[in-house]
Amino acid sequence: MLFSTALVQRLATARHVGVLTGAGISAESGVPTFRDPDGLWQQFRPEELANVEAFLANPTLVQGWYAHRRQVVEEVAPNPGHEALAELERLVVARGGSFLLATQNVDGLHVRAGSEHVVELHGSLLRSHCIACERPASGDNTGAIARGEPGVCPACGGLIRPDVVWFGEMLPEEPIHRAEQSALDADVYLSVGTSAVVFPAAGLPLTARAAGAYVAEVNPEPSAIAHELDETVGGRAGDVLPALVD
Ligand code: BV8
Repeated sequence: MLFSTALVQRLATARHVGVLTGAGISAESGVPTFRDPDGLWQQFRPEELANVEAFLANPTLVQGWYAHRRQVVEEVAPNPGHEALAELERLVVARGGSFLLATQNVDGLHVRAGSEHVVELHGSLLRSHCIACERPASGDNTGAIARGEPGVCPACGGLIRPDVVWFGEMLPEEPIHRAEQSALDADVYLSVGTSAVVFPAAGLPLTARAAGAYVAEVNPEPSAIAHELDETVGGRAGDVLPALVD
């Protein structure tokens, strides 16, 4: 039995189920994680890419990096882990419960898998906007970026940036507020595929536990918070999550 009877029983009657996901749930789709041995931060230093200063210092490098990641994401598909969480949402909602999936991922794969109650804590790779006037980027700008050229805003000439949250930037207000409320309300909280080292997202499972939720983690390796949770299931999301909804 992958998951404990305690978790399965609580899931069957939970009024609210909350989930936090990280890059690990997209790994089986072929999207590199950040901190695994073959992860993105092994090839690039986050300080050089995932912050405003790095972007302003070298917009072509950073825009090209995101254009590359966008291309990877457009070529992959959701995996059974994403699909299992979409099915879990349907099962919980169908029996009158509520459900919220808070993802740190910027790849849009949960929505493509059919999840509806999703908040993107770190934004989306698939959207861009002007860093000056904040108009959404469209048309040849994204074409220019895909070619690794500096995308500039046709309205004001400002630089185009991806709609992701960089280090040192505040998370979008509504997503993090909804995610924190979900953690406070949860009877069961699942933390899936995250190393749990980036805050405030990594604090959500602990908030849920402190508020009385039964908290389980799914990860082949114990995360930084595994020792503080009720249950850790050592496995890949795509392998183990379908057992929750079969
Ligand atoms: C904030 C960009 C308020 C988007 C990312 C000093 C100054 C400023 C802030 C800080 C500071 N010191 C600390 C902070 C806070 C900082 C932070 O937490 N830093 C950490 C590193 C110490 N946080 C922030 O800056 C946040 N904003 O706090 O604002 C503020 C403002 C000003 C001043 C103070 C505070 C912003 C956080 C967002 C940063 N953006 N990336 C992008 O390019 O994608 S971070 C990056 O890490 C990604 O966004 C990612 O979502 C996030 C978390 O990583 P994971 O998803 O967990 O991925 P990881 O590779 O780490 O782990 C994968 C896991 O999956 C592993 O455990 C692996 O075992 C597992 N796995 C692998 N395969 C599978 C699997 N699991 C299941 N199945 C599998 N098959």
